[in-house]
Amino acid sequence: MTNPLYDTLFAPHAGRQTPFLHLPDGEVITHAAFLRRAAQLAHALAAFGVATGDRVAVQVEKCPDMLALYAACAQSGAIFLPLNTAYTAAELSYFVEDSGAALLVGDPARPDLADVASKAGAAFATLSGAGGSLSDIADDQSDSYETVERGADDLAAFLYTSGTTGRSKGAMLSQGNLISNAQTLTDLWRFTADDVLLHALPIFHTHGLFVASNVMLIAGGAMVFLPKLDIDALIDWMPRATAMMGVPTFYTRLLDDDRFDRDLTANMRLFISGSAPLLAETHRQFEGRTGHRILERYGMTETNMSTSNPYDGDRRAGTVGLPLPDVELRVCDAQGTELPQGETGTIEVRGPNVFYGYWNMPEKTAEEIRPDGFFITGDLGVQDADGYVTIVGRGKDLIISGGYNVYPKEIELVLDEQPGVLESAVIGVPHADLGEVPLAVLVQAPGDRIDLEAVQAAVAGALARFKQPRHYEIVTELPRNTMGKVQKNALREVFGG
Ligand code: MLC
Ligand code: AMP
Repeated sequence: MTNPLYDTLFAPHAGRQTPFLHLPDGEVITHAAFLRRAAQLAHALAAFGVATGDRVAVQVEKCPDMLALYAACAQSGAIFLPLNTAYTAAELSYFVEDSGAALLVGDPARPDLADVASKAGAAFATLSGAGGSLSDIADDQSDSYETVERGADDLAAFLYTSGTTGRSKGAMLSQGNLISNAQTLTDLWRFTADDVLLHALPIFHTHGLFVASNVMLIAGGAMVFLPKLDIDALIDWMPRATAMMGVPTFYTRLLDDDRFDRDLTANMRLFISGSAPLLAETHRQFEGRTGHRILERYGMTETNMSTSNPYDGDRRAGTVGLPLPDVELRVCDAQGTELPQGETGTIEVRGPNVFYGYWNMPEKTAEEIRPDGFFITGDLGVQDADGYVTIVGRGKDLIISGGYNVYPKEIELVLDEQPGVLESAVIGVPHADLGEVPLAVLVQAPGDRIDLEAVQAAVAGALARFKQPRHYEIVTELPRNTMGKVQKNALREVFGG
């Protein structure tokens, strides 16, 4: 094997005239056509000067070419670095600079990105169906490309994940990380070439890219490739599909639609949920409506998937199931000492799924991966006598909104800079559709005045929409404990978190 990732996920499909991507307009891209496009894009990357081991930062709307670019990076030995399309130019600059990306690929609709690239010393290309510089160059290239030799320990992708300090970290994922997890999940969830997966997730995160796409590539099946969550489209395609993966919002929105019922799901064999807690009530309601028991699993950017409810056997509502067959999981105290079964503590995991470390942050890596190889997830959990894991909270100050992670610190740093704001604290408050949304509590500086509209405008310029507080409260002081630490629990009690 010369390049394990390419050889496992992509190469087996060469010449297969079977459907790989069903697009909303009815167009079908076969496995063979997809691979030919990936090869053309690999040539185009080389034309932009991308070499083996270079990072290719990509911020484009979900489209087949974006997925083919992932394959092109795998084939040419470049490191794929997908970025949320909601990121502002300010956020993007950090990722491109920090990663030392050789190339930033953006949407032609975002002219500000060329500037981001040039400031970071990266080349810039656009990608789109037509008129994108990278896609145009690819159109004229050969559709075969000699796969670059790589090993399982070589890096395949960087995914940036924000943290408690407000500074995002580039999680380095090796070829081996991705392959092992995709193989384990394909087997566990029984995906085969007969499956048709409803794919409405973004492909710049673990869930839509590594869980959904990698699994379907290993299985050799097809995906209904929707640009974003669109309930009408899901309902339309469902009778022709066999499986779906989504964040809990997918399930609550489906349940809100009267057309979604047992008949509509008759051809479906599996619904999988993850990235945020699925309410046990949603699980029960879903079963009542359709007869299907949602299979909930748990993972992270740094670990891919770590646990899953069983395919056969009891899918327990409110739990994230059992550790995957090749993943060790323990529940520990702060020192990393394993707690007796049934006690709540921090979840730590070890296995071939655990990432390589944070790019250029060896001290952060050492803080989060113990010398014995266990990764400290920051999630609080408990394991029952049968091995089922329940996530009971988060040790980390994290808000999950519609499946996106939002770290309060990042927002607080922006808020604290605003005129009239002495200090701030951001908490998550419940939201029926997105699970949680951020609420900002601002302390007005004595003798000063906070102009909320100006604050919101400044936040909008600095942070992606999904990180922007949906609510603001102005107070005279923040509750603190005797050590001077802000008591977010007290704020949650007052403001409904
Ligand atoms: C969109 N908006 C959000 C949002 N998504 N706000 C907060 N949180 C979100 N997640 C905002 C938009 O900016 C817009 O604001 C308004 O909501 C409507 O936008 P939209 O584009 O119409 O939203 P919609 O398509 O309905 O998106 C909601 C969603 C989407 C939940 C379907 O966010 C989504 O697909 N989330 C999945 C995220 C995901 O893949 N997570 C996996 C991470 S990996 P305005 O102001 O214009 O109205 C991971 C590991 C693991 O966690 O275990 O899987
Ligand atoms: P991310 O860093 O975006 O990959 O988000 C990972 C975080 O999402 C985890 O650390 C958990 O806090 C949360 N998460 C993922 N899956 C689940 C789940 N099934 N239930 C509860 N939380 C989850």
